Amino acid sequence: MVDPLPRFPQGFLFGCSTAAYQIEGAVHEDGRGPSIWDTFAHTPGRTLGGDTGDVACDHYHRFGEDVALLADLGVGAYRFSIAWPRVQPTGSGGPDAAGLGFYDRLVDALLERGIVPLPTLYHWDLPQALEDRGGWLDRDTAARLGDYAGHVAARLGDRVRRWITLNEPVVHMAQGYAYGTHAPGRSLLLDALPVAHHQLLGHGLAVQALRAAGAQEVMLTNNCTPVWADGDDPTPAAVYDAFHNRLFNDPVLLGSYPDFLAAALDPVVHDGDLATIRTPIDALGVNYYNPTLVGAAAPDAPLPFELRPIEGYPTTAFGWPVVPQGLTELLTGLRDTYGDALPPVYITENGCSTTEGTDDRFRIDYLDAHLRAVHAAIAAGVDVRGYFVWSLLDNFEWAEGYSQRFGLVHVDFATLRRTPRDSYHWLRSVIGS
Ligand code: IFM
Repeated sequence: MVDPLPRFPQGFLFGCSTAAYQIEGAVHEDGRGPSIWDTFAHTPGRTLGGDTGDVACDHYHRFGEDVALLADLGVGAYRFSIAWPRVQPTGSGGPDAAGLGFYDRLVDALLERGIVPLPTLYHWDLPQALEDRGGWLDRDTAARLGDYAGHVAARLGDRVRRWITLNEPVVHMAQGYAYGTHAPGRSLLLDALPVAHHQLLGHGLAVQALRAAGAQEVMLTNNCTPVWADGDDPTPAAVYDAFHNRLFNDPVLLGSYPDFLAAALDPVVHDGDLATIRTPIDALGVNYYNPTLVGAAAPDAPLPFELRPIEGYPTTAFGWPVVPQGLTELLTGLRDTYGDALPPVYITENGCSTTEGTDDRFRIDYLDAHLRAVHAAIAAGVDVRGYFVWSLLDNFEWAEGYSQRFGLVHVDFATLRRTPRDSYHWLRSVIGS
């Protein structure tokens, strides 16, 4: 007999998260332009099995069915992302009315079911035309994001009150521009750092555009990880913490970069940028998957830290260690680091990949343990307002193609049939109680 979950505070928001390129498909419809992920996925050797998001879950045509799944699950909110290349096919200029029309219909369908829409403006699908001009290495891309935010808010802002600007800028910088394992596939290592600053500047400009359109709650979603030192020397772990966590939290919450990164970023930071980046946000979105174990790098290594495997924990199908207490550690650590500068927090992603099939006891145990970890952080005084499962549906897991299944709902990619898993039914009863 499993202990029932503890009660969450009144108003605590349960939700599910998805992202446009991972579920929508319909990549050529209604004037959508190409994104860096179309280019990357269609480049031989970049994704497992050559998988692409061309069809994905066909959510673009089946969103009604997916909204019905959300409603039946009983969630209070749905976090989805807007595909920039549907709104501005080349990343600038007047918005495409047909592309925006899709999100209009989605928002209306959610509101009809009493589900709060929580759109993310940018979840890695940069219009290819902007990448051709330098992508996030080019300062102008930040201005383009601000402009795009204004167009989206002008169309949806009468009904959408809560927004997320960016998803996981650290992952986009690291995998997309430093290691080359995600789109746009650039392997610049430390020379990718300007990508961090330009995304953050774009975030600040987007916050201002959303506020001007009457937004009530704006947040940034960061991927955060507790960093564990492997060995006696704490320095490599502190350096990694600065790159992964503090590079993206400090400027937004404190208005400054960690010291050694400030020096490296000096050439691209203009007067006034940090004030723009620090434009107040109402909440911080935190995506948590696992801690990171860090040791000293070999003397001739290109990076000043080495990531090491965490042993002694169960692992997901992806091989990621399952460490629920890491989420409590992360949340209390954020509170201790930022004090009053930390706004309320939402867990905007947490979940695990499993194998085929709908019997997913593993996911139930995973979610149960992580919800308890969130509750422990609340009990320790951290102001956590909500928890979003990644993900509603099995979907296109970037470079891993369709091999990693994160859904509460199983998707048969041959027929696109959706089948709720055991974890969906479990979560439904948790939310219901
Ligand atoms: O699928 C991704 C998502 O796009 C961003 N956060 C992590 C998820 C799992 O890898």
